[in-house]
Amino acid sequence: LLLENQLRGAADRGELLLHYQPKECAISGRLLGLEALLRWQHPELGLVAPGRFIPLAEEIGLIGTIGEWVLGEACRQQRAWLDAGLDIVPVAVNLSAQQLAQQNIVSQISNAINDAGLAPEVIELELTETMLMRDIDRNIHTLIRLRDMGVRLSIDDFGTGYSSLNYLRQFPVNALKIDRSFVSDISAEGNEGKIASAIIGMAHSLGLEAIAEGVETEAQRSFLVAQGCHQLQGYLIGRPVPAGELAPRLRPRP
Ligand code: G
Ligand code: G
Ligand code: MN
Ligand code: NA
Repeated sequence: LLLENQLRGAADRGELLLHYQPKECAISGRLLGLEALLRWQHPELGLVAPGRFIPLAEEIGLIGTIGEWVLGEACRQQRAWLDAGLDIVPVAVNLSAQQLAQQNIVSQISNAINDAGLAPEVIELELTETMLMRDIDRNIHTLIRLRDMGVRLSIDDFGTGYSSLNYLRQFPVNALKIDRSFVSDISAEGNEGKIASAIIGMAHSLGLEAIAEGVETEAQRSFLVAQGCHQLQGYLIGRPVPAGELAPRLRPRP
């Protein structure tokens, strides 16, 4: 109950912040994107990970407010990097099911992008496979409106849900993010990354990018490259870090 009350005022007190984790080209190592990951700088507990407070925020109906702050902050950060003369890459924001179901989600996203004076292509939305499959027809419709606006879309934690190929074809997304449990399987005995390979093959046949998350070892990297995975993300590539620590990876704008 204490944490709940503290969370209610966290955004207003400036205690929320974003860390950014790089995604790079599997072949060239070039930086291709960033994922924004929410953190709560709690006065006594220190830096709190989203797993500890996002489910709570969803439960108490606070995820809409927090999610709107995340979108706004990611857009303001892109604007700040642009104003610093840097060559930005798309920043991906995670959305909760409740956010995607909001009546005004499309205008909320377009307002955040417009307020920062950005092109929609520099913002990407990560939607989990499980949440997309919950209200399929409605979600397809929302995703089409977002795609038409020009934001990039990807399916997060892919392989952990139950989407059929038929529905997958109807979601206008750019990428499938292979859940990190299948990436860690690559190094495990007996399984040899069969699911990761299958997802990469599926992405290829649907004309989508495959992004591996949770890449931690060189063995996983070389396996994924050999299978034709497009992008890599994980501790081997880079940990989530504050914006200031990431700036050196962004090149000056030509
Ligand atoms: O950073 P960490 O591994 O603790 O993230 C745990 C989970 O929290 C991940 O599933 C991630 O998608 C989710 N998450 C991180 N940032 C956000 C956010 O801004 N909004 C939502 N809805 N989920 C987030
Ligand atoms: O569900 P989602 O993909 O949004 O979750 C991203 C989370 O995964 C982040 O909280 C991030 O801290 C975590 N993460 C990122 N890279 C790695 C990694 O290489 N290994 C592990 N174990 N977790 C990672
Ligand atoms: Mn994600
Ligand atoms: Na994931």
